[in-house]
Amino acid sequence: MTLRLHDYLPSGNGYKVRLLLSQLGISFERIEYDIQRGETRTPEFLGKINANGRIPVLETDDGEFLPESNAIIFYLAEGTPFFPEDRLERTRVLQWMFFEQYSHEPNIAVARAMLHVFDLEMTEKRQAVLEQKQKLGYDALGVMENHLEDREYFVGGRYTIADIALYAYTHVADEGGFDLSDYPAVRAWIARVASQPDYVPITQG
Ligand SMILES: N[C@@H](CCC(=O)N[C@@H](CS)C(=O)NCC(=O)O)C(=O)O
Repeated sequence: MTLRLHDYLPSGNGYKVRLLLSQLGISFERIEYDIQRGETRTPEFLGKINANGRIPVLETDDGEFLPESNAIIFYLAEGTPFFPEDRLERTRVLQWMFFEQYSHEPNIAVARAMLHVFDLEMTEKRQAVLEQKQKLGYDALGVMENHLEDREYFVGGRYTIADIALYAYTHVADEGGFDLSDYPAVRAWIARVASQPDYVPITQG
């Protein structure tokens, strides 16, 4: 049986998995859900695929369902050049992946979803939420900019799943209203990631 990815094409979290699978040369079947129509909230999805009602979920060869994008890319990268062997470097990779989930994705991905993915009416309340998300998103971009000023990649001088996790929503941050012109190190890193072998764009299913 091939791997199955339960997915939604515009999702940066899904894209992390698609990008790594492409770079590992692993073929997979993609199952698309329309999250705007609640397709990840059906009793069947909640009961069998992810009780948390969200994609991405990787269905493994032996029938396990793995949710959480960063857990999935960790699972796939273990034992490959995309995850270091050194203990401290492994921990640094996790450090950046937790940063992505706590300080980056909830702000940059949500601003992008509001402006680009969902067809939302911009009420005053939503505008205030968006502005707060953008402020916190810029804070996260500032942390990344400082770190990348004298580095090519996030950990150990080479491309790892920390870069994949952070790239997913950073490279489409403009769709959430972010302007990266004051973040030259982040922009150079985005170009570096996009030139990796077997790179695929977020729009490719
Ligand atoms: N922490 C999760 C977040 C997953 C997530 O937020 N998925 C969104 C799409 S990007 C989703 O499935 N939303 C559907 C819903 O909440 O109903 C991850 O990294 O995989």
